[in-house]
Amino acid sequence: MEVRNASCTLDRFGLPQGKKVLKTVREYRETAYLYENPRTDNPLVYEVYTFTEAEDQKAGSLCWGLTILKPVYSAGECNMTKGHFHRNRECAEFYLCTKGQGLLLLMDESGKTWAEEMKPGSLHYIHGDHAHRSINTGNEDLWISACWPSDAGHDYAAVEEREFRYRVKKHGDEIIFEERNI
Ligand code: PAN
Ligand code: ZN
Repeated sequence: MEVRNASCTLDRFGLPQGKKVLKTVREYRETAYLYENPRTDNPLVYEVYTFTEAEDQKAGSLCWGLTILKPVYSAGECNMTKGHFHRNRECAEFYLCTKGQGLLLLMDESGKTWAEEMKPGSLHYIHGDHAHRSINTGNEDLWISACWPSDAGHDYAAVEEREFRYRVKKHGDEIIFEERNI
């Protein structure tokens, strides 16, 4: 029997390697609009590694990804991903936190918003009709490994139109949830 190498392996730093691994880097200027008091510099805010064996986005195919969210603060407001619903609201997703500390912000279609605590080993089931945003509340990188259906898609516009109800800030060691005026 032929034994093949996996198409994706994690290197000694835990970073995905392989021909089919795509790396996307987000700079602050792409997410500055999310913050109440944006910074004026342009640090790297998160990286997303994506891997799939599927050649198309047909139902039943899967994607795997790793998001690394940096500990970058904007006047005390914690670094966050853009956040999205899945275009296909039937597609759920798993998040597994492997490093760091943070929050998984979740929101239903009515705008109701809540959070789950992310810490190494926490596994999060995201229902298909819940918007999701990762937030780094710590002082080190936050690592989140994820698995989702290839045909899920990203609907960022719905979150831009109706934002998650809370901003997350840190004052000293205290995490503060600030309700938006919306
Ligand atoms: C993740 C996210 C990733 C970056 O792979 O896409 O963490 O977050 P944004 O896409 O909101 O910027 C996922 O949830 N995929 O479905
Ligand atoms: Zn998603």
